[in-house]
Amino acid sequence: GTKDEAADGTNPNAKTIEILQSMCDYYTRTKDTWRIMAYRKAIATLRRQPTKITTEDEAYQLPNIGRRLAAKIEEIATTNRLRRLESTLDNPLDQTLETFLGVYGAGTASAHKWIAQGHRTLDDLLHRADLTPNQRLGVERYADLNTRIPRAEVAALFECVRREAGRIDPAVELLVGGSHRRGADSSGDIDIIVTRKGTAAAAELVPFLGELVEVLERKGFLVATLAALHADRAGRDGVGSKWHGCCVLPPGEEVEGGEGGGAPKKPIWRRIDFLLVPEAEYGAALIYFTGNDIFNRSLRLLASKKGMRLNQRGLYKEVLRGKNRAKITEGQLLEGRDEKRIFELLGVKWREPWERWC
Ligand code: DCP
Ligand code: MG
Ligand code: MN
Repeated sequence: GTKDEAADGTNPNAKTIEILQSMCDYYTRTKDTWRIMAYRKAIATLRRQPTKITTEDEAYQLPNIGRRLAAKIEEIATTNRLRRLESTLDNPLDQTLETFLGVYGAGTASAHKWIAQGHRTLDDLLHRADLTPNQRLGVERYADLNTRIPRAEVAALFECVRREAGRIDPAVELLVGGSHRRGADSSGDIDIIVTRKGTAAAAELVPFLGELVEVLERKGFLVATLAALHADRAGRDGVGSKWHGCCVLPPGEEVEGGEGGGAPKKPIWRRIDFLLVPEAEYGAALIYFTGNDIFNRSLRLLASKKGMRLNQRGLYKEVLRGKNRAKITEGQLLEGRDEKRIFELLGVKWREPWERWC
């Protein structure tokens, strides 16, 4: 959750916001992007209202609230509940869908397919469904991969990586991006950005990462590969410049807060991503991998409104297009290296990573 979402009860629409947030959380779990956006916008609007919104018409007049959401706001304001939420949470098929969507490597298409094929439990999937190797791991390690990583453990895992990286090449710089850089108390995975001064292409970092992965596997830190490095494709459209997998905290490096004494705990498998970024693209990559995704989307939209294009490699002057939107020129790179400079060129006030929750 975001920092400013702490409902302090003083907001006149606190109850409505709380129930809409539960609906939004459900759509987040079912990856319903459009509804997530609609609910987030409506919640943001409600947060700004100085008085309680009680009728559909009143809600509908506000920015970013459509008819159907307005009707739900009235229902909540008058009955203190939302039947749609209750039926959703009671529906076994919705719950199965949610469970299946929690399998690493499964999208809405696979989840719906499994349901249509009659599968109802993770055990059904394990024994009877067609699974990709990644989905199989996602089922076998379901609980681990759906447990968030406490901030202190992210730091401890990162320390292991940094130690080995420094032995291989002390000039390489590593940073944890993603929700951790935004200041989250817990993260879904660990996103590590890898760079080195003087690099112009991600491919130059491939030998380093290859070696790092090998060492970390040998040490038992990396325990599974989900997306391997492809040296031949490194850096091309970002493909191949990344490595995805799972890691565990080595014995003896457990973080504080566990149980005192007792049987040694089985380490939890954690998702870890490495991204290779040349110095020339570091600023743009930092923006992209810091997120969040909604913040990124709004920056990209803003760029395109201003005749520019933003991606994880840089900010470009928009390509000129002719008939059938065919490219006439390749967009000209305006800035890639410097995060702050990209904000400046976009004409937006600098936002610290922890201010980028949306
Ligand atoms: N990202 C994006 N759009 C996507 C996926 C990712 O812009 N569809 C960017 C923004 C994210 C970053 O990549 O912040 C890292 O992706 P993660 O999926 O790891 O998301 P977070 O680190 O933000 O959250 P979590 O704690 O769930 O890992
Ligand atoms: Mg992450
Ligand atoms: Mn990630």
